[in-house]
Amino acid sequence: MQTEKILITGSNGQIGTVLSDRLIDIFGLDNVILTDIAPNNHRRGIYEKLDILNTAHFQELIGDYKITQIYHLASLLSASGEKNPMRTWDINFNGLLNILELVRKNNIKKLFFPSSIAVFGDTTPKVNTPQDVPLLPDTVYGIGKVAGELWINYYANRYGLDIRSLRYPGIISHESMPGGGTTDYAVEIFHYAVKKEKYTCFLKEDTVMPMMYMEDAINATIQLMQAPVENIKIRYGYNLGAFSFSPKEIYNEILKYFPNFEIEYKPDFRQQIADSWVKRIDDSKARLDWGWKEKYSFEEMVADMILNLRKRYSKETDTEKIDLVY
Ligand code: AKB
Repeated sequence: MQTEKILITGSNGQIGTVLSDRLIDIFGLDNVILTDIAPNNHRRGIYEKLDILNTAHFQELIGDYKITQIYHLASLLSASGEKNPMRTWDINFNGLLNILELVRKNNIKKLFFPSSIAVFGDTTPKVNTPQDVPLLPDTVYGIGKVAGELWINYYANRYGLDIRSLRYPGIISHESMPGGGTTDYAVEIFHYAVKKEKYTCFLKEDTVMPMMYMEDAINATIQLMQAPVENIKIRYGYNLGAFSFSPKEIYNEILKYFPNFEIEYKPDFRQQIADSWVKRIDDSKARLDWGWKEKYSFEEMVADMILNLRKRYSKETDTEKIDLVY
């Protein structure tokens, strides 16, 4: 049996950091190639600096390492994407097209493309959002995800490629920080609570969005990629959910652990993005087709985040600087 050789783009990112480690655990240190445009931030693994728009270098890595699967995570997120729409389009969309062609020409066996709740827009039903709905996103990030879904679906159908995709909700993790997303507040808030600092939230208190704990997001990704091909009925991004909450709801849950924790609300441009997304997602197709089921409830996620961040901050001599500037 041929050993799988996996290449991950954007391996330094919020999901990439954690997924890289899980893939190394599954496939072995020598079989997972971590890439990113930024310098290596991994504790272990083979690392190659890669600009996904540099097709020649990408091709070289595929050839040198005999890559059989790609997890393409490199992208700018919804909020930072709005700062420079043209550059965001170039990285998020042209980057994907580059990879689709490389996958086709090199007979790569499997490609994972992360889609997002950012595909949804003002014309989408906001509650229990079904899989197939009108998509009219407000952000260049969302437009890139919709276009990306259409193109992966086209490549899967036209060339018979095995491309799989999830519409991730906001992801909460104690292991890695998000950077430039609209759901980032749901991670930041924990760091402020554990450091006993007041948090200023950039969204209104009643803004509900779908969210998920990182361990579940990683499990869903691996489960989707390992599912028998006949179970994959949707190529353009499965709806994926776990729970939904507002800033006020998560604040109230954190108060159970830190009764003196304070919050204030100063909505900025990200409020409009959040308002255009949906509140609760119907992911019954993922549950039916390949057995998706989350492990963590909202309350369990909060408890686990606090447990892990308490451990982490108590170990650190200097208080970590959280870079939260957009
Ligand atoms: C963002 O907020 O941009 C991301 C996402 C939902 O895709 N976390």
